[in-house]
Amino acid sequence: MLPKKWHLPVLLILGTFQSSACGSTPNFIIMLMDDMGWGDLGVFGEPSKETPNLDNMAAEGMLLTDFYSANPLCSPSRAALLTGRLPIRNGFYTTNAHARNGYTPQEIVGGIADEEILFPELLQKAGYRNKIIGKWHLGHRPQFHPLKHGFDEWFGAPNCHFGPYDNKQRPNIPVYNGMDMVGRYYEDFQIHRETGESNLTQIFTQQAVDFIERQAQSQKPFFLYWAIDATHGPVYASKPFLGTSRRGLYGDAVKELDSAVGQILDALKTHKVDDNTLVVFSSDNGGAMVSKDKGGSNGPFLCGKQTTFEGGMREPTIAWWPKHIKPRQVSYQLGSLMDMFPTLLSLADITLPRDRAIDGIDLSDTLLNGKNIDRPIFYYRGNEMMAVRLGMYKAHYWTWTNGLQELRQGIDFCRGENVINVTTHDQRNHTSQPLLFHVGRDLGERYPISPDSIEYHSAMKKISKVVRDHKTNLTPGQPQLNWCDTGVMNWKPIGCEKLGRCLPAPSSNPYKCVWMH
Ligand SMILES: [Ca+2]
Repeated sequence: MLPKKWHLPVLLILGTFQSSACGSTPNFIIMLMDDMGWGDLGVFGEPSKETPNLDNMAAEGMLLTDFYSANPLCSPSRAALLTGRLPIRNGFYTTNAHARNGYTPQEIVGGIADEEILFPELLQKAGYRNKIIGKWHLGHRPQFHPLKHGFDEWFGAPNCHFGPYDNKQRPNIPVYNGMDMVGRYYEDFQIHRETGESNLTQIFTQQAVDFIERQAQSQKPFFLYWAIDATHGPVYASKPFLGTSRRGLYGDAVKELDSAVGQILDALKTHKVDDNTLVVFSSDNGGAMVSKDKGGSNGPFLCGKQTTFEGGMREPTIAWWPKHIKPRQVSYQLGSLMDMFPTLLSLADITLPRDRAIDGIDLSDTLLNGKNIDRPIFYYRGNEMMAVRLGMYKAHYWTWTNGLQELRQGIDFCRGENVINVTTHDQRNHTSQPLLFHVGRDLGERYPISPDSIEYHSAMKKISKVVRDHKTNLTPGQPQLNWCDTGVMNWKPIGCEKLGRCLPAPSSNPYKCVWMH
């Protein structure tokens, strides 16, 4: 028997331990697809019904029909997810030209600024172990490495899996394990451009399952950011999935990702951490219509990746957390990937930083109690607010797809869709009289509401106020996507010396990046 004076502290310690072991500190998994469209999942109406695991995940959890990325392109969307802030604030935009989509190709000089706080950094301070698997895309130079921005582990690549390159004009993209590179795409990690065969999704899935097993054994909370990229061009799938989809190679990739989602959820169940793990599935931007038959489906929505129409930014989203999120729910909450920042921190009982604007909102009440919160969604392209959604109304202040010169070369972000005065090939300023759509009865943004109607005036009155407030309180961050330099490409990734795989780099020659659209 313990001396009497020890009873209270011992009980308190036991109490703390028990509540942690019982699951008061949840684990988080974000499964972020690359260029997957809203219409790619059976549960969202894809007629081939080739996503049984995702459809089941939705049946066991909550389907979010009106959930958005913060940008129609990879890098800014991902920077916004991790910072909870619009790209215009976190620096993932360009001022080289008006309303341009920029990202982080190998030539990019910039990346995620040290001043930005990524939510994994705050989870890490609270005792979480964080792993990113797959594509980082927030800059590839050493100072932007994910292990310097809140992650403890990384298996994946800093850029898209474009290639193969000759390692003279342009290096192949490195693959990292932890701090160091372990090889390069097309050299050590194969993607066959003719057949589309690659076992990368298998590797990324095994990495996830192993991490979950390790963390479950250690009984420490974890955050897994599973950012795999099989549905981004060049699209790939492993041999068992090749040729199995009715939709061609793109569908093969989706089927393999669906199978991987099933394996990851099974791993959570096997290791008995399913009741203590919130899993959110979504995509970084809309399906790439420019990829033609190797791109995703945006369902009933207009255009795709690169545009601020619904097809560019509305994402197939599912939230799953057994015994916390009730099964078979459909939520019409206007959600954003930026909401992950305050939502996950709130669920982990971590205070939000107060020294900066956070654009995401805490959705825990939506996920756990089905509450609906009024909020706007802003659609940015580079340095311009193109559109805003409030309730069922969406107002376009600017419209643009891309220039006619590009269109004539076959680059079409709205393939097969042409809505006069909406899918414009010049940058059209509608600020004095925004184009207004009701996205409930007109999902495809085809029939602008007459500016003479009472409905228009009533909706625009509310939207104008929201836009005014937003712009008044907006302080743009230092743009990170203005400067390029072939000297900064992946010639000498960290760890290349150990492998004897460093490449000779050309001398530095900075120039302003050219963003065509
Ligand atoms: Ca993407």
